[in-house]
Amino acid sequence: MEKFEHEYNAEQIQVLDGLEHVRKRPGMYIGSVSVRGLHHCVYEIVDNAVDEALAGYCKNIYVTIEPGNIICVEDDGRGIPVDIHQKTKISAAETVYTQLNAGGKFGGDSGYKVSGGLHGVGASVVNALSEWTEVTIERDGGIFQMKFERGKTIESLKKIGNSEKTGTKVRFLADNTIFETLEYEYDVLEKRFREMAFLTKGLKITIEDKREGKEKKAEFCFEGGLNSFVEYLNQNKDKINQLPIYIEKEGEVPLEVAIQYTTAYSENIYTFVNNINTIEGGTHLEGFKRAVTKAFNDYARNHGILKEKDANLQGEDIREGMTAVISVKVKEPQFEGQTKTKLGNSNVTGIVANAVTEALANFLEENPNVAKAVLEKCISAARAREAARKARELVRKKNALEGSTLPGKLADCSSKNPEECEVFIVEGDSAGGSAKQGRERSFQAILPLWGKMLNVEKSRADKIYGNDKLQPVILAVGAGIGADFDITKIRYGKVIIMADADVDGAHIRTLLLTFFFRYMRPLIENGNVYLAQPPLYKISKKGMEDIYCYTDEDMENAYKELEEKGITREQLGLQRYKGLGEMNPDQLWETTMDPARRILIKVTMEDAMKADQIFTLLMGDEIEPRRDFIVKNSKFVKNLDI
Ligand code: 28G
Repeated sequence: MEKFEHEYNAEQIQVLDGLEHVRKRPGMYIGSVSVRGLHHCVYEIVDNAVDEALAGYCKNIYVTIEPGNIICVEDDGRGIPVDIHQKTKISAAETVYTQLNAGGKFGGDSGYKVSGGLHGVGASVVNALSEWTEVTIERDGGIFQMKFERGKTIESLKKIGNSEKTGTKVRFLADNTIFETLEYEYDVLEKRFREMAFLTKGLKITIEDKREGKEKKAEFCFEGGLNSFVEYLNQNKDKINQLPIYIEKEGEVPLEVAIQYTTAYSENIYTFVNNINTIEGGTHLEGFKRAVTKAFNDYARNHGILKEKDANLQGEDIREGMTAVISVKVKEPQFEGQTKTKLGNSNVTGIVANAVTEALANFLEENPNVAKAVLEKCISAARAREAARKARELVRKKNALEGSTLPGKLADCSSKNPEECEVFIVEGDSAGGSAKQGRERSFQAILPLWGKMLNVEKSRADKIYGNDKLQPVILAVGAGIGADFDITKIRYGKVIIMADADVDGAHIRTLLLTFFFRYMRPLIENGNVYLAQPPLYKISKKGMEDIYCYTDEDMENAYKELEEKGITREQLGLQRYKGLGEMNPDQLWETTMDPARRILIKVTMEDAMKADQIFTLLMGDEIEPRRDFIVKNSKFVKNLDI
């Protein structure tokens, strides 16, 4: 077999000094050297502390982002063992930090280490990718410390003092010759640690940002575990069962499940394997779905809610309005899928299905009021599904009769090759007009929309098909919606939402994103949805080319640069754009539509959880949190990393 340069097997890795290899091919160990990989390093270290908590010895974890982007993680566990190995003459602690896979991926204490995927690669990888690392251990009556630079030992473990406490403290500065950026994103870390605290009942995780101007702190400790998790996810929704349904079972595959129904129409199920978010689902999710479908149908039959002549309720009917978190522990998990976040172990399906069916059946017998309320909702979901099917068929028949499937308002492009085509969904008539005149018609299509959108959060699929605002979007994209959505049929490779940078614009963006998120999810997953970024300001001066600024920071920088050239603010004209409508076609092309100059923000699925929170917040039933959110985030789209 031919060998390619990038292929390595275990032995070759051993031959090439392990940590050298980590520095040479960091992506193989932490996924990427982007900010994502940078955060991954923090998770690796914190995971070790969480393992110590799972082993029952650590109650508190403290994570600090120090000035200069130094990360400090402290735990109050037993402390990494400091004893010296007979043969190697190296302390256990130093071994953990310098040997690839020592107590890492395969083995370790908890027994639920991860094989495959990027988690559990161990502290030595973080050490190798850090400019320096300092580890301080308290145990056996002493304080011990060791230091490293780029993975190499600078000071071996030595005793530096006495202490009656126990614990581990790790400080490291990621290597700026490896990572694209060292700027940690507090919000991303905070979310992850909140999640970890939910998943480890009673563990207290504190995160503190001590960087200048960014000072922030949060403490997470949840005695309710997964119950607290679903309550958090549903905090702004109307609940059907106030107390989540809670299932916990030990055994070959220990599992924990919490379920809470709300009056919403969406389904939100979050799954974890060994504390890792399995975004792509897998066998545990399959088992869970199977169990829920069976338990509710059985109950409905046994209690005469479904009559003999009635068809069974479908899984999707039963999951409407369901928020659930599933956490399983699997000994040797197989992770599959594009992002290695899909559980593949086939034996897990049956184990989870049996455990959940039994526990859920018991719960329903003991809580008939919850059972009835949920089933009532399921039955109306089934009716809506039937109505949606009929509406869909009607649309299909109508299209077949009329021949044309394109909406009248669409100014289509001449190319029919989806890969090069893009459609701008533009808010408002005047902006739509400018966009039509300013575009490059060979590959750019314009679909103007106006008026208030249908609030999809509160609508079922049957209403969506008939809606006169959304139908043009559905027809223009050309790939159907919901279960019928077929990504291979999309007519444009880029679907670009172009709205004003004000609160109304934010509203229409959110509505459209909610719609795509709920009804054309693969479009977001596949990276086809974008937000156009119109400029906020134009700085101009006679004889000088106009400067467009997309953020306040941009503007300040532009002013500074001009000042260095001896041009003062007073000599410059400043226009603030309140809306797209203020720009003429040429300006719109130059600043927002020209592929060579524009700024597009790709909408990613990275964080479905956060997206759901924002959508619910902005469109759910409760008004107060929504107002708070809009006031705090009137320019939120810039920060909306969905
Ligand atoms: C603060 C930042 C991250 C840790 C421990 C505690 C032990 C340990 C860690 O042992 C080596 C290999 C298998 C036993 C285990 C202490 C048993 C007894 C530990 C951390 C030794 C790893 N006493 N705390 N590692 N095992 N915290 N926090 O890394 O044989 S790592």
